[in-house]
Amino acid sequence: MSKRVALVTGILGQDGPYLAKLLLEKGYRVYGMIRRYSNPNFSNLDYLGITHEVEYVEGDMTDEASLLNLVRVIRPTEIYNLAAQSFVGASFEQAKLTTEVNALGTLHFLNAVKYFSPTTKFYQASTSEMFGLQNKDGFQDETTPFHPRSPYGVSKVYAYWITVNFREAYGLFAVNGILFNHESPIRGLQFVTRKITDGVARIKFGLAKELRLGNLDAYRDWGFAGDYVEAMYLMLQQSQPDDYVVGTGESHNVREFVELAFKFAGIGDWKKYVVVDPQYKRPAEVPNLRAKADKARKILGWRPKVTFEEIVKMMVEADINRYQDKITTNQSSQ
Ligand code: NAP
Ligand code: F7E
Repeated sequence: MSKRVALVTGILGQDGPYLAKLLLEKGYRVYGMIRRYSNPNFSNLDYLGITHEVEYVEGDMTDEASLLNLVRVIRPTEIYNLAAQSFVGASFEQAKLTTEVNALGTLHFLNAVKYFSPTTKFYQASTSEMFGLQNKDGFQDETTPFHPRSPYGVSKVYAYWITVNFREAYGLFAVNGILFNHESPIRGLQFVTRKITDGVARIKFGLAKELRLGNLDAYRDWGFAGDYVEAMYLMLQQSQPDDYVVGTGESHNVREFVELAFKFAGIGDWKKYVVVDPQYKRPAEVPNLRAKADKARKILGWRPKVTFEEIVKMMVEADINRYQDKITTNQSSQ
């Protein structure tokens, strides 16, 4: 049997490296799409030790021809479309860019598959942000209507439906993974979890005196990115294309995350350090997210392995180790 080939967009982000590692372990040839940069940042792939195992190709979600050409030349077995302007906060200020990358970028890829490689299976990185305000029974599942609360959420609703439409209209194997928040030591620094664990590590080493945050009362269903990429892979191995909610079923608020992070860092009384700053509050908030992932559990056989407490601990320890290493390196070079 010839080697399976995956094209992963968003390879330099958080999920791209975890997914690429999983696919490489399964024997795939993995192409990672990166934008045109004079100096791309491979640190997340370095962290997982796979920088030199991925083959890099250039493409930009806003440049249709570059995506058409990649699909035409590579004709991958599977495409995992993870590239996005994924920061909700920034989407309020850069709504057009967010729409072009997240919504139209997905359309470009689907057209590429339709015209150049119709047997390619396509995974779309959909999100719990599409549910937004919907919280009828205290959770969200595949039947929950969408009510997005940000330009990011709106752009992802378009991407969701265009993926469904290409499946229905042209028979493509195109699926949506509706993933709830998932975190890791290589989470981007602007997202609240990593902002907290990085901030806590700085405070521990005397590099910062405070941590400025926005809404501490928002509830999120936080899982571990390494678990969630398994669900992405499983969705493309099914006999029929379908959409799945992926989450832990547990919800915690930002305040709880903060408390635990300070506790794991061995710093007493977090209230002395945390300052609520209105600049980090959003024009419209998503107050409550909690997944009901029964379908993924039943059909994909997927379940999360890492608990909320374990994620906080893992991220705090990783950030403390990073600063410890920097300090040790600086001391030994003096
Ligand atoms: P991430 O860390 O922000 O990574 C996104 C990647 O997209 C980055 O590597 C970025 O490239 C790339 N990108 C942005 N604009 C691009 C463009 N115009 N052309 C090509 N690449 C572009 O996101 P993530 O956390 O890994 O999430 C992966 C996907 O899942 C995203 O689509 C996100 O919206 C979705 N999602 C995430 C979560 C979550 O909790 N993490 C939950 C649900 C859905 P650069 O490195 O060059 O900036
Ligand atoms: O915010 C609150 C903030 O930016 C979580 C993306 O991966 O997951 C992510 O979107 C909550 C929000 O993630 C700060 O208001 C308080 O209620 O970490 P976040 P997000 O907006 O949930 C979904 C599933 C995605 O699809 C997205 O791509 O935390 N919050 N204070 C703060 N948030 C940030 N960033 N910074 C703060 O200072």
